[in-house]
Amino acid sequence: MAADGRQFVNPEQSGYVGFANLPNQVHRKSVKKGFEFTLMVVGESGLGKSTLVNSLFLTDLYPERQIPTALEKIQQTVKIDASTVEIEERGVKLRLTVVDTPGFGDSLNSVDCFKPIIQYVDDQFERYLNDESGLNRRHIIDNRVHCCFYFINPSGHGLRPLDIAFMKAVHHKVNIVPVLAKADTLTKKEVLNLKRKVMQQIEQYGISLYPLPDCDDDEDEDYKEQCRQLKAAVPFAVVGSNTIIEVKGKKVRGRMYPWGVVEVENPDHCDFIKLRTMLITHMQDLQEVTQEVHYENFRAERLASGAPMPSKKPSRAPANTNRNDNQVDQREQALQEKEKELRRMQEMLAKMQAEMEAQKSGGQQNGVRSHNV
Ligand SMILES: Nc1nc2c(ncn2[C@@H]2O[C@H](COP(=O)(O)OP(=O)(O)OP(=O)(O)O)[C@@H](O)[C@H]2O)c(=O)[nH]1
Ligand SMILES: [Mg+2]
Repeated sequence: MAADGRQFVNPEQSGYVGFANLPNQVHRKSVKKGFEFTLMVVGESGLGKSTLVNSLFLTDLYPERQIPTALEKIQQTVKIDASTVEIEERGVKLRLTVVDTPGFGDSLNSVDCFKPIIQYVDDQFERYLNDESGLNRRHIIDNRVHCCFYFINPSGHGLRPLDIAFMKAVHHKVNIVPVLAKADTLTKKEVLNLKRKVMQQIEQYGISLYPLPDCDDDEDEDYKEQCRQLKAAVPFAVVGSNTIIEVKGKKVRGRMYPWGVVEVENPDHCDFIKLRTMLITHMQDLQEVTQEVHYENFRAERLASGAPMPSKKPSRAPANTNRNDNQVDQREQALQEKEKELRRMQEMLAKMQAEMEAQKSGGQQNGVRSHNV
């Protein structure tokens, strides 16, 4: 009996334990906590990255954008620009970070231009690794890059050497989703040809894209059809626009040309809706692949390189977070103490093991045994 005299009522029917409600709990928890998702957009300057991001999330992520001059562009190295918005729709919160990389390919020295991007992806893994082995594991903010839209120039004849080099450099670190930029500049047939060419090159050069998961046999037919269409659409041919135009009395996002309007959200005009559907319906899968494949790769590499695990230096915080230095210092100290303690315990264990081994081999007749430790 509760203190206020009211009895606790079993919410379950008798005869049921109630674990059928577990998925709801998971759902409720993630709704309360909100989703954290980081999308990175990469590609040459002017291919419509920022425009597409604004079209995708119906927000203006870059209200104060300044367009650099030609001279600035030549001197420009890749700048990483992370902006976070909290979007709420029907009670579900999404903390979305978009990492924009303006200037990619602008600088004359394009060989090194993607290094800072790779560094950014690695830094986020490093930071997660530190946080995960720290004291405050419950409140880790996940800034790892879960998906990277790679923008392909529609005016080329497929992938350029820089595109291939970049994708090969990051495909084991991040989920790449290729998009064909500014698809309104191509005819339907040209889009199909370019898509085919790009996929052929991706195969030829051994580039791993984000693998859209197969649907289970028991899924319903509509869902299977959706999966099939999404897979067939890669690389997604997209059009972006920040302009609302009235077409037949309806307001739509589109681009107006002398011969008509290209509607961003019209599936007959481009794959924008397919790309958005792919992203929204696979958010969790993209996070899982990031955790289970890319992050594990990173951890394995770190272990193999023999670097101390975890690194003691605080990793670089992304541009949008302000950490309190004092707090970081305190945490650092606590971490170091914890590590010392761990090392002491490891030494003790090793000593005990050695003693046991000595006892064992002493009791054996032919004495020597070798061990791979
Ligand atoms: N035809 C066409 N033009 C587009 C499309 N998307 C954007 N644009 C235009 O292309 C220009 C560049 O767009 P941005 O979104 O600023 O390009 P960006 O890739 O972010 O460029 P950087 O920030 O310099 O790397 C703008 O004038 C846009 O209006 C598209 O889908 N089709
Ligand atoms: Mg931009």
